[in-house]
This record gives sequence, structure tokens and C-alpha cells, in this order.
Amino acid sequence: MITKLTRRAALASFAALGIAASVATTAAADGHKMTFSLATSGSETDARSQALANVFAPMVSGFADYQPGYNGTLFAQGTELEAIAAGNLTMSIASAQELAQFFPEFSIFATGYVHQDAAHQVRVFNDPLMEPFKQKAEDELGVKLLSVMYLGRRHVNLRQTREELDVQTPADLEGVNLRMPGTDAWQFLGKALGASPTPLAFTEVYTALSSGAIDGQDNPLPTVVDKKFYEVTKQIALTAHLVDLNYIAFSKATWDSLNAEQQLTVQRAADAAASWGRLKQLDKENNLADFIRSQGVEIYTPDLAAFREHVQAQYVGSEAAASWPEGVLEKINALGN
Ligand code: KDO
Repeated sequence: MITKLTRRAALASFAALGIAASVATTAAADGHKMTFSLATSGSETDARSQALANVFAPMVSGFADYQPGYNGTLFAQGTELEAIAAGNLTMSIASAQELAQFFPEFSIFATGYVHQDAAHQVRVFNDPLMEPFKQKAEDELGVKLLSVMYLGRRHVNLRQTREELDVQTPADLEGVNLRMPGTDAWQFLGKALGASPTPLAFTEVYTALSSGAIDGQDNPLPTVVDKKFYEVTKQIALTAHLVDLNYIAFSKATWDSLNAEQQLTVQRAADAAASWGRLKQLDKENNLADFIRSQGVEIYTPDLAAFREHVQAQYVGSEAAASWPEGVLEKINALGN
């Protein structure tokens, strides 16, 4: 794991180099199409991947060929933003947790029990409060955040049966080896849930569940189905501890090389893909519980008040919360229902 310091040093060197054009997006110098490369640790069948392939790609096909790399094959999970900053990648399905590795204040969007639902995420992303965050990512990382994508409500998904481990409050997760993604904000959330978090790449989770190297993981129901985690787990406690989001991250250097019409097309294509993917993910999320139960996984609702209270208390006075700009949390809450 590259430390924040070396990441910031890397950022300074990228900015100093003033990388004019992204080498990953071959320019249309000879009149040929550009190539927009995408890296994600997600699968090809994930709703967000489908949205970019089926909606974004056709809309930009007049001047760019879309070239996706799924399952972390192009760049490992958590390294995509640096790849964009270095001019080696055009796009990624980025997370606030990954951006928080560069800019700690992004952790506000990765905080348990803050975002209430998909519509709240959209209102926050489109609110003026988001401008300084977007500007900083562009100015210091060379990444333009085009749109917000809906990943879904994350729940605790365990290998143990409910008889072995009934999860009602965070105290029940004490000592549970819960895999969380590798960045600091994720590890913090895992601890805030009461568990003992283990960092592990998304593509390694199925094998680790199968072997017992971890006790569980946390992802939305569509991911549990898409990655077949139901084959290697026995319960889901519907903690809904994070209504999770991603951003369509795009190379600023590539953006700047586009003409005004191409920029408008890229923005519209990203917004259309985000909307299409959101509806598809919400439909999956609302209709998969019975299928997962049919696979032998018990799904139940724990003491949500206990989880919400405990998780939010961990953020009060935390280093992460200290990085949040004054008044932003209040604005996010005001945009809720
Ligand atoms: C995961 O690693 O559990 C996670 O859900 C974290 C998200 O931020 C995002 O990176 C996601 O994986 C990938 O897009 C794969 O779904």
C-alpha cells in the first residue's frame, strides 16, 4: 500500500510534468478514433460495467473506441486513479474511499449511514458543495468526476450460519474477520461496524470466503449474486451500513484534448450511463433477496438503530471527520429526505 505521502509526492510530480495528453487515449491526430480505456475490478456483468458498455460507449462511438478491462485485469483495484493521473488510463469506476487516499476530505462520502438512498447521492453530487471536491481532483490528480453511479446498500455477509453467529448489534461482530477493501476509509468502516477488518482485493474475495481465510465481506445484494458469494456464505445481516456510490472518473488531460461538442457528448454519455446503471442496480437490489435465500443464505434485519448509533459515534472526533470541510456534513444531511 503506497502511503499518502508518496501518493502526494507522485501527484506533485504528475502536476509538475504537466502531462499534456493522456498516452492511454491515443489522440485522433491522423483522423482516426481515440481510444477510451476503462479499468475496473468489477465484472463484465456488473450493472455499472454494463451501463458503460451499453450506454456510454455507443454515445461516444463517433469519435472514440471504448476499451474496457474488467476484474482488475488492466490495473489492480485501488491503482486506477494513479494510472489516470500518469496518463496510462482514460477512465475508471472510482470510489470516494480511493479518492480519500489522495484527499482525506472525500471520506465524508464514504461515511457509514450518511447517504440515505440513490436519489440522495445524485442530489449531493450535483450540489454546489461538490464543486471544491471535483476541482481538487481535477487540479491535483488530473481526474474529472463526470457522474455518480449507484453501487447499493452494503450489508454484512458471513460464512457462519445464523445459528453459529446471530448478528444483532456491533458487539456481535467482535473478532469477526471481515474483509473490507484496502483503503483507510474502508478499514475504518470495518472497525466502526465492530469487526476486525482485513484488507483484500475484490477479485480475491470469493476464494478467501471459500477457504475460510476470511469470515465475511460486505457488498450490496447485486454483487453477492454477480460474484456468487452466496455459494460460500450462509447469512446476510441487512446492516445497510453504507449506501455506496462510485464516480465515473475521466482523464482531465483527455477531456482537455476534446472539442466542446465532444466534451458535451462525453458528459451526456456519462450521465445517461449512470442513470441506466442506477435503475438496473436498484431493480436487482429490490428483487434478489428471494433468489439468494433459495441458495441457502439466511437474510435478516439486525438492530439497525444500534448499528447506526455505534458506527456514527466512531466518526465523531476521528481523523477522517477532522478533514471534512466546515458545514459540508450538514449540507449533505439537509439534502436527505
Ligand atoms: C469492494 O471491493 O468490495 C468494492 O465494492 C468497493 C467499491 O468501491 C468498488 O471498488 C467495487 O468493489 C468494485 O467496483 C467491484 O464491484
